[in-house]
Amino acid sequence: MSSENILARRAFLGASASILLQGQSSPVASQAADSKSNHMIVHSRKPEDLEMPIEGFLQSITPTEMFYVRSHHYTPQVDLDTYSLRVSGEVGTPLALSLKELKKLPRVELVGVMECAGNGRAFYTPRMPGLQWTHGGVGNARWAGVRLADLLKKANIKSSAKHIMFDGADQPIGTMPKFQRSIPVKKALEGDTMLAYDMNGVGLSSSHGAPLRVVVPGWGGDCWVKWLTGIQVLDREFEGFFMKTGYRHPGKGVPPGSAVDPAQMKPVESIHVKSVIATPKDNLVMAQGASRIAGAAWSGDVPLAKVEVSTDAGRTWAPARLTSSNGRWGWQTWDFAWNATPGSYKVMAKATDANGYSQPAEQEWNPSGYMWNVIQTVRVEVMPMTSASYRSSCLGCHNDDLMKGQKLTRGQWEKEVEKMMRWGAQVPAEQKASLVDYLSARFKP
Ligand SMILES: Nc1nc2c(c(=O)[nH]1)N[C@H]1C(S)=C(S)[C@@H](COP(=O)(O)O)O[C@H]1N2
Ligand SMILES: [Mo]
Repeated sequence: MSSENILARRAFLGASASILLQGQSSPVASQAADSKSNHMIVHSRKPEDLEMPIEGFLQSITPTEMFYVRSHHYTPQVDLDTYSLRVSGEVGTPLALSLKELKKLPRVELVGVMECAGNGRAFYTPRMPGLQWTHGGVGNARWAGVRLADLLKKANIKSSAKHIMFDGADQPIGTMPKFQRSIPVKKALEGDTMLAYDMNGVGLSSSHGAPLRVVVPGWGGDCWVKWLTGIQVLDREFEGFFMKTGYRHPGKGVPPGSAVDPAQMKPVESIHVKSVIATPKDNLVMAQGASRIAGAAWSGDVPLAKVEVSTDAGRTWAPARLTSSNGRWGWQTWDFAWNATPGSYKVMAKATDANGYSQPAEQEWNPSGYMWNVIQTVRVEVMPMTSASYRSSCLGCHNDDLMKGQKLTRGQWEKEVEKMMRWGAQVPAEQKASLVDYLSARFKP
């Protein structure tokens, strides 16, 4: 394909993508909930690792069929008849509860964003092993269940308790260590840390941890243990592989490519303030006029304060409007009205938390590629209306060289365009005259 042809195709596809995205709901989300993976970027089917497509950032609550999945081991099917949740370790009263018994504790509910610590890993240079998540290792759901604090109280947790370790029903594959994590008692006892049995109003699906999972608002997805069957109250941090070796961060940037001794790092806890632009898409070629820049933003232990947008590569910023009411722990969708005039743009979005910390302009590197949150840049080419309609109406089928070979008068061009319209060319009625002007000015006898 000639480079012109590629550009033409891109322009054509870009124009149709932008039209789809300007609508109220994304095409992906409005489809019926068939097989989950139809909506997703599939990194691996077994174990199941699925990424949310970029359209997901237009949704205030992530539909479950679009919600990312990260599983280190194969998905277990937990038998509810024999299920029990065991609480042991530094407690006065060890427990073994059926789901029915657990549900007798008060029901609590919140909207919370969960982000995989490795989300955005694919953007780091040098690259590192691990799942190559782009933007969509994150989602925002409504979780319902019981407070972890209520359960720990029932078990008469001792004053020696330092960390709470979570154990799931999934079994490691081959020689892989088992996925187990612990969180400090302080975070475990916060009123919003919970054990959830419902996601988005219905029981958890097996991909997301049925029948019970941990919800640690503001903290990395690695703490949100799925298929929960055991809680061990420990007098120290848990010493398994996924605490001592995996999911550790130096707490600061290190020179790209350097090795860091795990002892010099700490387990991943709070996620960082971040925003993602869902529309326009990167490398979009679009027509001038009223347009929309939109996406979602969130933060960790420190709440989100604001989102700003720049269309001039970060020289000037203007506030975006926050458009959802998802409470303290949810992500916020945001929106910015943009009157796009012809030119090349670098569109950016920048979220800031309540401490005044904003997303960085440059990403610091860390050995496992965690916590990617640099300001995102989306390149957009805005075309004058006439050349944009030439591209979308003509170059979808013809290339520019063929057009250059035509030397027609205005009257002949008018007949030609009408003929093409009868043959199915997409020319909006109100643009026909300006398209004929454009063609007869460029390709004349
Ligand atoms: N038992 C168990 N829990 C787990 C995992 C796992 O592999 N096994 N993966 C964790 C990681 S790294 C993430 S990011 C989240 C993903 O949850 P989701 O699949 O519901 O999106 O689950 C966490 N809980
Ligand atoms: Mo993760």
